Amino acid sequence: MFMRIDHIGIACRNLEEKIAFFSETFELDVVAREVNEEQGVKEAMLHIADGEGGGSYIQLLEPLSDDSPVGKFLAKRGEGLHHVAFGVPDIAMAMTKIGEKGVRLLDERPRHGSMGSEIAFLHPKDVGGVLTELVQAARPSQSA
Ligand code: V0V
Ligand code: CO
Repeated sequence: MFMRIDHIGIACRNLEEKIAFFSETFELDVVAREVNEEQGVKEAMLHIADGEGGGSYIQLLEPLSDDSPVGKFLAKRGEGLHHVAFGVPDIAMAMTKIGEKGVRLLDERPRHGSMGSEIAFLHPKDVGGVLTELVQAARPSQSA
């Protein structure tokens, strides 16, 4: 079902500061930046590698408000690893199959994600304490 790790999401208080740190320290290129109102984040994608069905990235996340998912996470746990995202070939099918196994889906339908992807989240309490995201990357023709 999972083709690769699409990204790991890191919660931070100051996006620009963390972009500078990660890109300089690990020599990574920032390939996308986006404000996602629905998810309550301002985010940046740092490219690591290309893989089956899409790339692998570090996603840096700054909350748009204190009562957003990342805002609450920062208040409770501070900066750090927020979620792990896996690439899937067909997100609707993955959601159905995973939901049938009793894992709570936080989204009833796929949402808009970074770089034209479709995303959906699984409840961390059902996935070993890890907030887990499914990602169906945009097809190359759609992301241009
Ligand atoms: C909360 N919990 C976590 C967690 N956030 N555990 C692991 N990792 C996290 N990131 C734990 C929390 O400690 C509680 O456990 C329990 O889950 C319920 O949390 P809560 O604080 O009571 O509830 P909320 O209201 O903070 O909601 C948590 C969830 C929420 C996970 C339901 O954050 C959510 O719906 N997240 C999905 C959307 C999201 O995260 N979007 C931002 C990334 P205890 O204390 O009761 O034991 S956007 C993104 O990745 C994009 C756009 C992309 O393109 O990739
Ligand atoms: Co993400």
